[in-house]
Amino acid sequence: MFQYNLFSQPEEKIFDAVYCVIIRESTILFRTAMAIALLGSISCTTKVQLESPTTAEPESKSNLNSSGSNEQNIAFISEFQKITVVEKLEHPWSMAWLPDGAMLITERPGRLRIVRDGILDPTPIAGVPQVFAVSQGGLLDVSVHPRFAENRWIYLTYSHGDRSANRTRIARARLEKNTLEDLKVIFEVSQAKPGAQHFGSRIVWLPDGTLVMSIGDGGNPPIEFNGEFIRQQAQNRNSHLGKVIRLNEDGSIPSNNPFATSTDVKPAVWSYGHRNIQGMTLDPTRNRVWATEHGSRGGDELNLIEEGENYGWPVVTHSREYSGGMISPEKSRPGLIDPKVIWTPSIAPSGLAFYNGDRFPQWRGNLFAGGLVSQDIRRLELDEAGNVIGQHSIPVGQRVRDVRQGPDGLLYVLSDEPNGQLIRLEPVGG
Ligand SMILES: [Ca+2]
Repeated sequence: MFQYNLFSQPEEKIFDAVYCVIIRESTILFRTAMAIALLGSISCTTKVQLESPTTAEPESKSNLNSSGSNEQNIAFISEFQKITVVEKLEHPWSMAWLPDGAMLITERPGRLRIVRDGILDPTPIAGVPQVFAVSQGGLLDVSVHPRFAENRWIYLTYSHGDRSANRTRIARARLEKNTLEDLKVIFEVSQAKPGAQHFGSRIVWLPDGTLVMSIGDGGNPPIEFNGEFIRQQAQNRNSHLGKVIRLNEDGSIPSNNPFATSTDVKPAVWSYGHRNIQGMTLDPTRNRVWATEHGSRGGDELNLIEEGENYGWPVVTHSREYSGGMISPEKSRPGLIDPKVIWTPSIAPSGLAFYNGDRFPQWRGNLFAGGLVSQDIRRLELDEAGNVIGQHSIPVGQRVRDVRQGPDGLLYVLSDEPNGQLIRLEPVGG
């Protein structure tokens, strides 16, 4: 029952009008089917399915089996309670904590908010850069420098420009009281793109003090660049599109980046062949970077990101065009890194957290992946090698934009709504 949006848009995509008609009509039929499925799926609450990490459902399948229940049989979780901490956030996108416990939240239209002791300050933080806030674009990630107490740096990612030419940027500034000072753009994508899709962009700090950041592939067809679909730029290592990049804290390029000395590769590139990563996190216990990536129709991915590797988009994919057409006949190829999880139909993955707190000891070492379309959080159990050996759903009932572990060891969730919420997950009984 989580993948009822098989025919609807997994992100916030702009469709050709003809697709929208198809989608609307299909959705009506599908919702009718889902109403039936809902009645039949209450018993799903006790089912547990250990998903084969490299086996996807064929895209041609419906997400309903003959008895009308969900094929993936992902278990529901009821070991927690949801507490709404803050409301009236306009499409919140990301959250981060300051050392004093205050919390920063970005709103995609271009505001940076602060929550102190559970209370949202009605006045946004001043000095935020102007953003291109349309569709998927706007003010995106916020990240606090690991040594914020010394330097007061915070980092913001956002889309800059207009509909005809825009780029993902990262800027840093010092947070002094309720104002950003010394704001400086430390990196921007080298090539402009049109449209309002696929900006990325999550920031993760690595233990060595560098940061990695995700950048989308430039958008869906019919957007072109150099006479081919712009998505092909994900395989062009001389472009920042469709990449994870790695930077020093001031935006300079680390000399030990995997392609730092190559003449035909952008030296910031850390990994490539990505469509649009909107969830990324560090497992600090094993020093592993995990990322969730949107497919087109189906084929969303969880990947273990390693430097210098090619993650395949759009050469290999389990995803199809929104029209249903084929993107690639190949799903895997030697030398290209396979995902650890494939979600077909799409969950539309958003924020990603690695849990190592003590409030949910049974969840230590698990990943938590938000879903915009699935309106839930997927709890993913990992083995030592980084294979996913279990998947469970925590229903939220709203589009989930971000999931993070708070300094208190609880899980925090942002919902992507005009009246978005900050929600805290607590163990049952507090
Ligand atoms: Ca891939």
